[in-house]
Amino acid sequence: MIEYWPSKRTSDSIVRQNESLLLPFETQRIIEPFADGAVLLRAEVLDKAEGLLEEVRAIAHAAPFRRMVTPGGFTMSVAMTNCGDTGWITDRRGYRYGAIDPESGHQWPAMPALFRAVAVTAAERAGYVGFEPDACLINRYEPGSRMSLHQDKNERDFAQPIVSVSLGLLATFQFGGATRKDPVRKIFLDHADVVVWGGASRLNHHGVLTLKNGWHPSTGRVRYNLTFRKAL
Ligand code: MD3
Ligand code: FE
Repeated sequence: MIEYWPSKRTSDSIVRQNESLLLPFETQRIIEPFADGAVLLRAEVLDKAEGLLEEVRAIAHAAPFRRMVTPGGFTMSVAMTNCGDTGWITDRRGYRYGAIDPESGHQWPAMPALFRAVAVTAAERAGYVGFEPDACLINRYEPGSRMSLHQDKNERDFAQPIVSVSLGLLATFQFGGATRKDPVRKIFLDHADVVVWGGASRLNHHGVLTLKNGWHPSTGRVRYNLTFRKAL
């Protein structure tokens, strides 16, 4: 059966500063500071989602989505591409950033102005002024795709936040702690939600549970995540 699951917004930490009875709940731009340094901006890019998806299509035309191989030899279930001055890649030789798309031998597509503006504005709204992303990893999840618990440690300066934009199908995000054994919280990430991860949460473990089947009016059977970083 194909359907679209709306997100569950049951967090106690919701700051209801934008709450309005005139708007459906999933369109309300609610700010949730849910961990030290981490801020969830619900429905932040609702009016920009179609423009962002247009840019994703253009980037994927120049640098197609591909399933990369981990150093351990596993093919990831998430398909990826990049835009910006540098891109995140993995192969048998390791995880790293590089200016060149290994599939084409050319530079990654430039970061669209809309991408940069969305990332910088979200970072500012979360309290991180002066964020200058040089990399945007674009993850494409289809039903069955998942990302196991990990830390983002390939960037040079952990004082820089990471901004993540969710588009399309709902995902269950896992947010853990400093060690792999720390308890994990589930966060439902819906279309147009943005999360800014910085400060004390920057090196927390995190992952995405297996995407369920579904259909989203803007993306079809897909979830995209744009992950903006200052890698260099
Ligand atoms: C929490 N992607 O590409 S971005 C990744 O939905 C990745 O595709 C996820 O994790 C996705 O590495 C989520 C959210 C994210 C990024 C960095 C973090 C969450 C984080 C750093 C610290 C804590
Ligand atoms: Fe990550």
